[in-house]
Amino acid sequence: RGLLRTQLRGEQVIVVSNREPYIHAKTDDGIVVKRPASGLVAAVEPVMRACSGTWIAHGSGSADRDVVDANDRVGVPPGHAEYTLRRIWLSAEEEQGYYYGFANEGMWPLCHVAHVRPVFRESDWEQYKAVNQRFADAVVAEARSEDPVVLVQDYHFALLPAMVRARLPRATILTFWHIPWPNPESFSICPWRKEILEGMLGSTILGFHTRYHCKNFIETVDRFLEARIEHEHSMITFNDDETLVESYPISIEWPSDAERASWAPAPECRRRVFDRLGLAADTVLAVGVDRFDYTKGILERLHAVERLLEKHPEWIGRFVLVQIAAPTRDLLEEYQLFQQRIARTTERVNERFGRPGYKPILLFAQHHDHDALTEMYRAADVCVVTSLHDGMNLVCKEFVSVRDDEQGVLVLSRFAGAAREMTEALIVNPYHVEETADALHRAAIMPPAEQRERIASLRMTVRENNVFRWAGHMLADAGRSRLRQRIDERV
Ligand code: GDG
Repeated sequence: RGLLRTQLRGEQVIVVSNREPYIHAKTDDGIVVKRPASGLVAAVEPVMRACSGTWIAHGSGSADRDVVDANDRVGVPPGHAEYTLRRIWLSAEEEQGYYYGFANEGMWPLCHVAHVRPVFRESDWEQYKAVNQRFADAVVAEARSEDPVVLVQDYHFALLPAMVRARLPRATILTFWHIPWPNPESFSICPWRKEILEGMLGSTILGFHTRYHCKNFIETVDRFLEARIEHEHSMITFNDDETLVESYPISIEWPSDAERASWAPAPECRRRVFDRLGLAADTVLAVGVDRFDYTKGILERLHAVERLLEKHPEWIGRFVLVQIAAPTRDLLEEYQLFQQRIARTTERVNERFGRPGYKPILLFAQHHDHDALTEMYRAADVCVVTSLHDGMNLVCKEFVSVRDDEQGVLVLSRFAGAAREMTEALIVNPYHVEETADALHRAAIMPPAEQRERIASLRMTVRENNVFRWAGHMLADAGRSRLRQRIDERV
């Protein structure tokens, strides 16, 4: 945190993201504040707390326009403000076209290549452009100098970097793409591929989680734009502007001593969870925590549990998967169908292997608060992450970060960016049900000593490669680019 402040030395930082870091909802008991289920917010919020500045986001789920000032600004975190949140209120039509339509029915499946067909509607694209322009205007309005540091988050804002660049040519624009980037063939089906690439190349730095996503992006630019590419420096020059394309693996904030002190001991967490769920004492408890999204491999996970019980009937009555699935984008039909499919499969597997007082799969399709998740992670024997494709995945990092008892096994998809770093996990191909079932079995019988070795090593990795290091690397590269810009301007 301290290092970030030094790196920024009083520069103005503006973050742009779709989602706001805190949802303020008006209830009968007054305004209730909730943290959204979002990997982006989990990662970016601690960085903002460290470097203050302004966060511009779509004001969502909240009827509390009265708690902001005339410019829709409010201090956050609520109660002890460390930075400013400026909210953009979208009309129903804008939200439908920009957010549900182009961002989540177009870009999300386009980039994940997860066998859900992207939908490209002209009207969504028009809203996407218009909303990007509204956010770009807000950045310009918030800028106190001609060269602020602007941190642009995610696939909702592919066009915004070039829009800001046009008005603030000296700004340092860091765009971080939290989801994968596909290969040129897959990307080529997007009718507005050139506009999207040109928009993104307004960035000074364009960050992805892995080298592989950077390589896909550079190849895509090479295929569709007249740009100069210096492969050895990962530098793209387009319209005389340079963009550095670099990998910055995102992470989490390592729990502070104060936070750790607030945790109940792991055996106590286990006792509470087992009591609440009525689990037998010898149960092996596996847990999955996801937004309820078709890219997270939840169906494949249920099939793996089913296969485990088929192959190893000794687990019937003794192996339970608790699946927490936080509702997300549920106005979209694809998501509703997915939720129904998961509910049906859960029911079928439970009917097949359930006994009085025992269900192998417990599905909780609700939002849980942060402390409840921590308790669940600390109670579990196994954490299962089976994404079909995931930029990074933070759940696996959160799981190891709260296991200071050095117990617990992580089963992790090879298609999550996190698999590159978290090599001591049991790595699986979630499309291969047999392999995933075998990994669950192996996790369930892993001796405590082996668990300790693996998780201790994983904990070292995540502790070291934490979210401040992610931001620090990006800001250090930005700092270098600002110095170069100043030197060039002198010549
Ligand atoms: C995108 C990329 C990338 C889940 N349920 C609840 C809840 N969560 C929290 C988890 C975690 C976050 O949501 C999910 O993070 P992921 O990283 O798994 O996934 P995405 O939201 O898809 O995030 C992803 C990330 O951006 C960061 O770059 O890693 O690849 O897809 O923090 O704990 N949180 C609460 N209640 C829940 O019920 N409070």
